[in-house]
Amino acid sequence: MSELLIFLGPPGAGKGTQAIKIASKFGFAHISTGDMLREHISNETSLGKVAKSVMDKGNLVSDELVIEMLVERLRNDDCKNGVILDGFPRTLPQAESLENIKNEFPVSKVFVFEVDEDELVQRILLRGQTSGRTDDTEGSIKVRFEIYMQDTEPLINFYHRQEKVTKINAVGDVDEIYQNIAEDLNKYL
Ligand code: B4P
Repeated sequence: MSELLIFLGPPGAGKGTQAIKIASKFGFAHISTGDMLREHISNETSLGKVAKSVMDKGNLVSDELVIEMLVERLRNDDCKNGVILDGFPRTLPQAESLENIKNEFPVSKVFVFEVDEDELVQRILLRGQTSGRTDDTEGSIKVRFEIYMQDTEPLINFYHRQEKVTKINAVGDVDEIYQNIAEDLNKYL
């Protein structure tokens, strides 16, 4: 059995930034579905070809493809000590797919990253100047927010009902945010 931690929040909330630090401190695997999809795009796989135009517009890649990719990744040996899911689940069917494998991979905690929208837009536009990410544009950001509110935000209630949610103020110094998450996890582990 290998426990899952979920990092949930709007685009640009810093899930990836914090997941790298927390995974390295606690020896967990860091699984970012966004990074995995971008790797498929750069390797020009069949999944990558489908994902590119969807992601550039700010839309979500289909549940079926993302769930299959994620479940296969969880079988890797590096997931045995625990896993941080960064950017998954983003929809109710994705959350339900984790319910189906909960005997092997129970969700232990869900960290919800809270940042207001103006700050998020600034962060993503700033990242767009250097990242080369073709989805860090004003048009795509607008779509990504709408989809977050419609498809992903309801998951907070889904996990709240299971008493798994910890809210994180994700504005401010990166190291302070990291310390807050690490302290909370230390109490839990
Ligand atoms: P992701 O790769 O998950 O992208 P994200 O939500 O923009 O990033 P994140 O919140 O991790 O922010 P980051 O740390 O980088 O998804 C991209 C796309 O992939 C989606 O739109 C979708 O199309 C597809 N996709 C991914 N998962 C999917 C799924 N499950 N189902 C379907 N489709 C899926 O931080 C952002 C910026 O802020 C960085 O520049 C960072 O340096 C900066 N930052 C971080 N913390 C900060 C702080 N405290 N103060 C100031 N700046 C900070």
